[in-house]
Amino acid sequence: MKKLTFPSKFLLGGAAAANQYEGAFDADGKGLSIADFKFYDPNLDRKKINIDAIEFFEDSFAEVLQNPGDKIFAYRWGIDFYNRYEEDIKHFKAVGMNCFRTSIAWSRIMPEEGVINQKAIAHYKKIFQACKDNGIELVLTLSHYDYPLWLTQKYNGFLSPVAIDKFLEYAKVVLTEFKSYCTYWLGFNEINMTSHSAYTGAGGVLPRGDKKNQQMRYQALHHQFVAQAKVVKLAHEIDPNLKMGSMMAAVQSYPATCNPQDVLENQKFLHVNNDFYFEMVCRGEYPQYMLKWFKEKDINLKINPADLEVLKANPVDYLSFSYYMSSIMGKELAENSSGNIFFGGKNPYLKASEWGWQIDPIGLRVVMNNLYDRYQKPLMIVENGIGVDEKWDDKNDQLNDEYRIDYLKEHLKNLLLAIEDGVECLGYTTWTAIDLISASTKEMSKRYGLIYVDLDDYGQGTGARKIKESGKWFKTIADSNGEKLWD
Ligand code: BGP
Repeated sequence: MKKLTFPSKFLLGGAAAANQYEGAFDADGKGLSIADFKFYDPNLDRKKINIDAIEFFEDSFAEVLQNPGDKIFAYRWGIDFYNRYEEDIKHFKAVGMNCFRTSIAWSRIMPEEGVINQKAIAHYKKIFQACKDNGIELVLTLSHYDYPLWLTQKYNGFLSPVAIDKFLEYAKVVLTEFKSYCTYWLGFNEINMTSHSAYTGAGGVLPRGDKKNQQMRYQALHHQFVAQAKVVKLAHEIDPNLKMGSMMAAVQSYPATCNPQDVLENQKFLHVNNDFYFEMVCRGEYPQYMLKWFKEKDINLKINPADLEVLKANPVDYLSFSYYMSSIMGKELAENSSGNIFFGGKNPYLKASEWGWQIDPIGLRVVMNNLYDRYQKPLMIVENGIGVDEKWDDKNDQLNDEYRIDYLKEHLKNLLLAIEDGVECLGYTTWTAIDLISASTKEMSKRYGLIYVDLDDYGQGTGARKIKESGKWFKTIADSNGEKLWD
């Protein structure tokens, strides 16, 4: 087989998110964020992520604010990247990364409404300069599941349209301050999360059990779409060379059988959970199937006509997404498989991770082809990887994560095959560069990194960093420009 390689200027690296790895939750004037109140529950069933793991309702939110008790707020310490960034960035270079996708903590930059924290700006500049010095290009996400607490308490996050202006105020500061460090930007992380969790996706707190909760989630989402469109415009005004994208959790699903009923069911599932989001950020119009679905679900959105113009006028510059797994959907699904946030059925042709995420490298090629066929916009895969409960092998002083090498190898090969199919792809950052706290389960022991961090679910350990076998392998792939994938 022909040994396909990465195109020139291809961004290859790793990803992370401020709330999951920075720690230092109250250092140098940082304000609290909604992530600081999520906690790890040792009794959690890893394979059954229920809504309470990603959503806070009014009662549970009030409870955690008033009675934090001895809850394990793992995001508050993360892996202390805030203080150890120099060492970590050297490790990023050592594993061959030429690109690092991370996020900025809004609550660091704006600890209170209208207040700009200069210390935070100076700190991020040091980090970004260190990346530059190590030949690592940045991709920066403006908001990755960590809205400032004040935004939630004063406005109920994006449930209020006021959040649009607040987001733009923040975006203006960071785009202006950091434009010389970063060309590729992203608005919201996995914007489709909001339809599952107003808290995680939009910084909103809903009344438990309210019939109108789903309507409120989609209303918040509408405000986010408007904010996303406006931030595209803003970025271009600040510097026409900046590229602004939006980030989705790509949902890939196959019909459970070739029964046309199952094909139809799967199409509906993809429309609502996947296609809709890409349509909104690329074409800026609510698709017919979604309007029909809103009617069926008795969801009435307040949409002001000026919003529709803004949406239409400001499509993203590139499309980015996370891709971890696929599922199946059909009329009668015998068994449900657990998943990140999207629940589908088990596919007998695929194996799954310990958390039930079904591994499907070919699905990545399918997703890439579908998206490029539809929108002809460059793609960037900003998250892809496998979470495993693993331990450093002291005896041999290594972590032989050959399962991760297999996972990454097969996905990267399919990415190259998609490029060979004609898809334009700017880059790929694996989730993650370095072990950090999980988004769904808040565990440290669900590890994704190329670099190991010696900390447990309770924040205990030396915090030492060591390169896993996958990290060494990643370097050989980077150095050979992908050729070694095919050996
Ligand atoms: C995505 C999020 C990330 C991340 C990843 C893995 O949904 O954007 O923040 O953590 O999934 O998920 P988890 O950490 O729950 O295993």
